[in-house]
Amino acid sequence: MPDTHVSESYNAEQIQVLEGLEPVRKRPGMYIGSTSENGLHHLVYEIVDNSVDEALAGYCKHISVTILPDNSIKVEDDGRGMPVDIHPKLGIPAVEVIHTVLHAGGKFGGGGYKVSGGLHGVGASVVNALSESMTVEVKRNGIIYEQKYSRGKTLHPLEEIGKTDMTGTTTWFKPDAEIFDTVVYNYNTLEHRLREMAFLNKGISISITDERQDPVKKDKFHYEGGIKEFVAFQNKNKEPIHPDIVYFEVSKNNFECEVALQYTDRYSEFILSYANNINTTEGGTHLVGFKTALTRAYNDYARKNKYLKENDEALSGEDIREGITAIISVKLTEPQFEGQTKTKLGNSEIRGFVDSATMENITAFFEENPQQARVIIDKGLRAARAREAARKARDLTRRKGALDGMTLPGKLADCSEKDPALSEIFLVEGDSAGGSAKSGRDRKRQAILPLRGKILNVEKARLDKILNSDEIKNMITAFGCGIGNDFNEEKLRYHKIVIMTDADVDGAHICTLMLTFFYRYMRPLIEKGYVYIAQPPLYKVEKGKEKYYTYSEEEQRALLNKLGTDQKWAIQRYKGLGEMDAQQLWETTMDYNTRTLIKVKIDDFAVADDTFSMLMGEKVPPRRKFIEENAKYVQNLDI
Ligand code: 0RA
Repeated sequence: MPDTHVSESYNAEQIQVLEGLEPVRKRPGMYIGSTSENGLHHLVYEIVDNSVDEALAGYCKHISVTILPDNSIKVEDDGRGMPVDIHPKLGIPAVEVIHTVLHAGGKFGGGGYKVSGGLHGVGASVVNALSESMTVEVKRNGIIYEQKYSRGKTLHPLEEIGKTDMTGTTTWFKPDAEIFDTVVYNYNTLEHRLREMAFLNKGISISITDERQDPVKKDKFHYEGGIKEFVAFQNKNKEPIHPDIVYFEVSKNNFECEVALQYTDRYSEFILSYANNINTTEGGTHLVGFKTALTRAYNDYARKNKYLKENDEALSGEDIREGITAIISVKLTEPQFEGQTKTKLGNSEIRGFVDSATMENITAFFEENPQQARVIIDKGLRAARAREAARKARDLTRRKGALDGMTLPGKLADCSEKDPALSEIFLVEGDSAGGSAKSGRDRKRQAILPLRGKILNVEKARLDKILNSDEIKNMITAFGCGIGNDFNEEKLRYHKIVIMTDADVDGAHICTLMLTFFYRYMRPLIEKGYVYIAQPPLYKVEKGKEKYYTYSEEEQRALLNKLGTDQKWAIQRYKGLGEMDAQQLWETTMDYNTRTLIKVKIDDFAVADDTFSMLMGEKVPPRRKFIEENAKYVQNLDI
C-alpha cells in the first residue's frame, strides 16, 4: 500500500479519545463478539492485528505469538515500538492511552495508517479491559519502557526499565477468567488464523509457539508468494487441471486488490474473499466485481477463440466457476462492513476496481497461456452440458413429485409432530438397525430413514448423477428443503438431523459421505446447526439387574476399574447398531435424557473445504493420517 504510509510525524495528538473501559467489561460481547472460545481467541487477533499494521506500514518483519504454560499470551514484534510521547490533552504517554482508552489509535481518527483489524477492530484497550493482567514493553529511543495493567486499569506510570539498541513492542496478557467461559487456548485455532494472516500479508513472518507442551510446539509462517501460496495450500489434496496459479495484484489510490486462482478436477467452487484481512463470508462488492469480470473475460475469450459458436449461449457464472479455487483479498482505507455478521463488504467503489483488474488480468493470462486456457474453457463447457443434463433430470424427478416432499419416501417412518422445531430425523445405517430404531423411537417426534450402505461420494460426481441416487433422493424428499440453489431453510421438516452409523471405520466413512453431501449441497443445514452425529455405545457391561453402557475404550477401562474384576460381569462389545434391540438403541442412543449428540460445526470454511477434499479425494496417505489423528469419539467435531 504505497500511498497510505502513516506520516513519520505521527504524534499523540492523532489519537482520538472516546471513552473509558467500563463498558467493555459490562458488555464484552459488543466488542469481541462473545465470551466463548471465539472471544478468547479474538483477544490474540486484536494484538496481532496491531503488529500486522506495523508490518504493512513497512516497519516490522517478524511477529511471534507464544502460548505460555498458564494460558497467557505473549505477542512480540520488531516494529518501531508504540509511541510513548505525552498526549497533549490527557497528559499521559500514548502507549498508555492506547491501552486504557476505548477506540484509541489512529485507525478511528482517519489519517493514521490502519488496514488490518479484527472483526471488531477495537484494539489493545479492549484486551486490557478483559485481562486480569497485561504488560506492555516498548523498545524505542534506545530505552526499554514498561507498563502493567489489570482489568482496564493502569497499575503504575510508564517506567524506563533498561536500555536497548533494538525497537519493537511486546505484549503479555492473561485473559480474565471472570469474563470468559473458558480461558484455555486452542493451538489449532490460533495456528489457522496466523497462517491465514501470513498468506494474506506476504513477506511477513509469523510464528506460533505453544509452551504448554513438552517439547514445545512451534510453527512458522512466511509466504513470499502470498495468496498464490494460499491457493497452492488449498489445492494440495486436489488435482489441479493446469500448472500455473493465476495471480495478480493491482493498487490504485487507496485500494489494493490481490487475486489468485487455479482450477482443479472438482465440481464444487471454492472462493474465499477478504477485505482488510477479514474473511468476508457474506461476500460483498469485491466478490461481485470479481465474479462478473471472470464470467465476462471467460466468455469473451471462449467466443473469440471459437470455443463457443455464434449461436451458443454464454456460459453461466456457475459453469465457469466449477472446480475453481480462488482467493480474493482487497485492502482499503475505510471499509464498510455490512450484513448480519458484519462480514459483507459494502464499499461500492471497490466493485468496478476489482472488475477491471480481473477483466484485464484474466484476459491477459488466457492470451499468454492458450493451452491452459483451453483446459479451463473445456471444463466450463463440460459443466454447462452437465448442468443441462441435471436440469432435465431434476425436471423429470420433480414432475414425478420426487423432490418436493409431496410424496415422502416409502422407507421413511415419519413422526407425527408437524412443528419442525420439535421434530428429529435419524439417518440410520442399514435396514436392520433401521428396523430397531423404528420400533424403539418416540413416534411423536422422531422420524427414521434407513440408508442402505454407502451413499454416493458427491465430491466425485456432478449433480445429475447425484440426483440419480435413491439414498440421496430419499434424504432430499424427507428433509423437504430442496438442494443447491433451490435450498429453502423454511421448508426443512426437522430441526435435528441425526446421523446414526456404526462405531467402526465403515460407519465413519458413511458419516463423512453424508456430511460431504450436506456441506456441498445443503450447507445452511450445517451452518445453522441442524446436523448432529449420534453416539452409540461401544460396550455393555451387565450383571443381573445392573447394567452400564460405555462410549469409548477409555470410559470402558475406567468402568472396569471401578467395578473391580472379582465379580462376574458380562461384557458385550457392539460391532454395529444392528446388534442392539429396539429398547437398547432407545436407551443408549436416542433417549433425549441420556443420549449424547455431537453437533457438527464449521468453524473455518477453508479448513472444512480442505478436510472434505482430503477425506473424499484420491490421495490416501493424508486421509489415513487424519483418521488416525482424529479418534472417532471426539466431543466436538469441528470440520
Ligand atoms: C508508531 C506510530 C504508531 C504506531 C506504532 C508506532 C506502533 C504500534 C504498534 C502496535 C503493535 N506494535 C506496534 N508497533 C508500532 C501510530 C500509528 C497509528 O496508530 O495509526
